[in-house]
Amino acid sequence: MKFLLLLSALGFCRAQYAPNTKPGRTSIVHLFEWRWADIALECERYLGPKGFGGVQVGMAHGVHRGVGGALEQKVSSVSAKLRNCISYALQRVLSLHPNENVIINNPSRPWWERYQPISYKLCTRSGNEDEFRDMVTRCNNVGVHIYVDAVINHMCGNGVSPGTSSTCGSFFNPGSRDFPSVPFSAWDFNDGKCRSPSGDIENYNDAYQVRDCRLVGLLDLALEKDYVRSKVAEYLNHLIDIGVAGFRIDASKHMWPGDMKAILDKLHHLNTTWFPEGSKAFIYQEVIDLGGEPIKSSDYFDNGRVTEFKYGAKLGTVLRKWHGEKMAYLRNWGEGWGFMPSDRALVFVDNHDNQRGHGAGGASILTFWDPRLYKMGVAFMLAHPYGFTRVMSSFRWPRYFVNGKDINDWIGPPNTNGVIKEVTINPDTTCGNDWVCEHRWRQIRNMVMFRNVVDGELFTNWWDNGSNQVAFGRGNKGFIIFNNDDWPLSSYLQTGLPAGTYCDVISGDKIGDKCTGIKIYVSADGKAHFSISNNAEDPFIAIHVESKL
Ligand code: QV4
Ligand code: CA
Repeated sequence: MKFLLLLSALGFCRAQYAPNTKPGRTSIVHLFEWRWADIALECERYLGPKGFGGVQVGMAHGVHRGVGGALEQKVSSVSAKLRNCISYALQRVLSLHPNENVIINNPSRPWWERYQPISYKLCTRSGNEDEFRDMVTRCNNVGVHIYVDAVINHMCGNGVSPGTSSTCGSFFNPGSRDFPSVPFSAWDFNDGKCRSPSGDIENYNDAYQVRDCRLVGLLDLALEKDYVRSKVAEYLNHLIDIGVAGFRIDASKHMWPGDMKAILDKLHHLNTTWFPEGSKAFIYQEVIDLGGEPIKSSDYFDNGRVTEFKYGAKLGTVLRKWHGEKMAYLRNWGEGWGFMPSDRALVFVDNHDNQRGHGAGGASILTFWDPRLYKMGVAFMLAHPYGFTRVMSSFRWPRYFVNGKDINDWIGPPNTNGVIKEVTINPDTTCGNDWVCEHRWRQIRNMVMFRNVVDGELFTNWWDNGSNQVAFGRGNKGFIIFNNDDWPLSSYLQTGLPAGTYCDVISGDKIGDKCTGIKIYVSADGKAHFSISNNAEDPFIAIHVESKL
């Protein structure tokens, strides 16, 4: 029995779809534009220990060192609740781009310069290769794995001037398609293959243009060439060998799934210092499919997971109550809303693009700028079983709307003369220097823990008032209730939980044998009374078996 569990856990570790919906896995966090040195510290001081520590770290640590019989022993010695999670226990995903990019000075150092590669050398504004290696090692050592945002569809923009204005000082010439530090030259690009008049993607209804032409002028790599595939695979393997656990594949819609597969087939197994022998990199592909285009998310399922962009767009619409939507309709959230299968989906409320009007999703997207609704959205996502979840962690910038568009959408991370500022930590555990650190907000951090606790449990005990008051449970492990109506909520509901006194993890924490926030009393029949004012700071309550006194 235990050996079977071990085998299934190993099978899970081998798949590029892992981590998925099995017990013990948790959420991912995108630390957008952070320095490697700050990420290493954050792994050690927060992501590893805070709310995710204890037995899970120990278990992950033990598994990393052993295989075969030793591994089985470790597995058999941990608690039933945690035994399925193996090396993915406690793991947080950090989305980063470590390779050299162009330096853009007009506008001044926009965040998006990182999406214009110059070489595959590991040096950027976030740090050099030594700092990257140090971060990966230190994060892995506290059970926090690193996932790299890989930009492999293109190099820099067609219109960028030649020179050495790049983060490692490498020479490049976009006009002649010359990137000697890789090296790539003219025949490694799709200029001959693209059939749009301008050479740029002009028509998203033409799948050939979308794959073979330039995305906003970015020089499009000829990924059908084995040489180009090999260079890309060499870069990804360099990262895998350092110890990263997987990749977000940027602009996947703009690459042929078969070309991507040929690259993925060249990848090494993960570094056995931290991962079980034979583990495959986790792959999640950025494909924006809101419907209505010939290219579909499902075209990419063979390669790994895919970003589900409908998720944040729809959730924002519901919570904002636009177009007659209401929370009561969330009863069949997930595939019932036309989303991809749960075990293929990477989900998020907002990402680095659509929180500032780039990419897709539109005006409904919830962000930290609307904190009350945002916390409800993230909590709903983390409580709901659908998909593998990513939490966004942003920096603040001076928004300035002209005709409904933020003309400051380009502004890069907090910096001094272009040098990224340190993420400072305030006495109250929030972040300074304009780092928003949504992942440290109590309501979000505690819901990441909620998701760990209820992992693998069924979606149960749905209740709604036909409007915007809804509640649901996860087996007999957790229960959450929202009031997004303009009137108070007062209901006596079945929670599915064992009798006892529970701390609401939204208004406070369980500290020792006390709740710092609201208390909920579950009676012997599993029912509890909830009352939530429509004017509450956070009009929702969440309890789980580990928040029980
Ligand atoms: C400009 C003109 C073009 C012209 C070109 C000529 O707008 O019409 O052809 O010059 O050289 C920046 C500028 C953009 C500029 C381009 C090239 O914003 O105006 O083109 O550079 O110099 C990010 C930003 C982009 C940015 C890009 C590269 O969002 O604004 O472009 O980085 O620096 C689609 C895709 C999806 C994509 C999404 C944004 O299907 O894949 O758009 N999302 C990912 C990333 C995103 C990133 C890219 C892809 C590109 O999440 O952050 O784009 O790597 O939906
Ligand atoms: Ca392409």
